[in-house]
Amino acid sequence: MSNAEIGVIGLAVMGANLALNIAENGYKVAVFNRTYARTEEFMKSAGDLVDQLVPCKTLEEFVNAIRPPRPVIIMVKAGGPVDMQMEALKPLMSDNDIIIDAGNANFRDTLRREDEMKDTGLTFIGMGVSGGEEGARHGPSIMVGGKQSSYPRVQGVLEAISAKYKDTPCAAWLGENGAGHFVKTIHNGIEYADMQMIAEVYGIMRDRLKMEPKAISDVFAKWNEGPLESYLISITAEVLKAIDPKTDTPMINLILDAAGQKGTGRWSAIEALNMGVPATAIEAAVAARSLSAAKGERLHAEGVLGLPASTDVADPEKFIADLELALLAGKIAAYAQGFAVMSAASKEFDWGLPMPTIAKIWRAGCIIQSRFLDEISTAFSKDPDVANLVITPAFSKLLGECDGPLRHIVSESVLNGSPVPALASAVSYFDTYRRGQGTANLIQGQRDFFGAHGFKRLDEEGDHHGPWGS
Ligand code: NBP
Repeated sequence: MSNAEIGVIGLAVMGANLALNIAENGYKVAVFNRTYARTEEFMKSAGDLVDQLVPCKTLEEFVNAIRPPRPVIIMVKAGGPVDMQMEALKPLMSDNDIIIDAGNANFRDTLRREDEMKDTGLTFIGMGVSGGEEGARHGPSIMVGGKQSSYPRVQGVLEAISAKYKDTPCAAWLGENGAGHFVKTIHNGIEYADMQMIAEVYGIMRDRLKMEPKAISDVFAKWNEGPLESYLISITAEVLKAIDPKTDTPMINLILDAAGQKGTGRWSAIEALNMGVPATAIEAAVAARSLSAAKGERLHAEGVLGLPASTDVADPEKFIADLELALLAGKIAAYAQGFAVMSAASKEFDWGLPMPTIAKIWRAGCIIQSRFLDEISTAFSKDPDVANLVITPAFSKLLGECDGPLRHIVSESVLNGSPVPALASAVSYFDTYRRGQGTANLIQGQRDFFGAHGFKRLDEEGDHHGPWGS
């Protein structure tokens, strides 16, 4: 019987929690998972919401359970599984039905998928969802891409299930075709940079200041009451104070220092390079995760090369105060770069990405939610076409306040061998970006010398060559 208002395919962590969230908001939801045992487990865990859910054994049953025009959210493993699921769905669906891919798709796959759906009579939406398990269940940040005319058909349910920032839903249509998945990718790229810088600061407190996890946790908890207030800082404090019940020692000391990655950070860096926009903090974070994974090689290198000598910090209290501001400065670089990449992509793909809206829907629900994003949304609202976040009045002033501490921490870290690849990239980014007279005149001279590429002169129009070898 066609009485469900929406369907969800894929009942792993994200799909299951999203289906429960939709059900809790009063919608009847048809659910399907490739392996039916998972659907049965899901139904057992649904509690009071079970009457709002229609479990389906086959895709035919699933499609028939939804009232046309059917919105169907696919929340399965990104990549091939999404294509397989879409191919299986297409012949069963009718004109005007909507397929929503809500996984972490590469936006280039979304462009292709929308193109493939063009003549089917169906509508395709590529939707980024952030917030992990907790967000999916109680309110994620939702970034929608696709035909603008298709958004009103799903806007009600998406706004209902999304996170709210002071009553404003963190869900929005951001642009045509791949816009939603692109913005989600850059969200994750910024998340990589944010997490890496936090880890660098943790490393300095652990190795240079010889602080115990609980003491470091206390510092992060305190920072969470200031300008760094954010979900990532708050969970960092939680992770650092957790005790392993088996050994009664800090959990953090028992976790292998090798980070995983699923691809969105790398895609952000690749797309930034493709568009010629520097995203050095994101690149540094991706590289740091790759180096972290080479644990055996690093241990061997430490045996061969040893560690640089390190001195004691004269004034630990002042040093920790500077760490807070250095982290804030690093964050400015990461967000400025992420927004600059989105701005370039917006022009290249003709999306018209609304920067203030993006900052607004990241203020709650998602992993990078923070007080900082409210300030970014205000800065972009005042000046939506600004070339770079760092030259807005609010952020140039803020950078002025934390630029010195960033330099202090990075230079001290370099002198004492503490790895700070992302924070150091931020200093270099600011210094290169703010310098009107750079050094590329020499690069142009070299290029002309070996490849006759020519150069522009400051004092004459046209292309010129140098007097090399004369
Ligand atoms: P996973 O990414 O772990 O995928 C598991 C789901 O995909 C199961 O339902 C599985 O069905 C289904 N599946 C697979 Br695998 N191959 C399939 C195929 N060929 N046809 C149909 N279904 C198939 O699930 P997840 O962690 O819930 O993530 C879902 C999406 O959301 C991903 O794109 C992920 O990147 C994204 N995301 C995840 C998070 C997070 O915190 N986990 C956050 C934000 C976004 P089965 O039960 O039959 O194996």
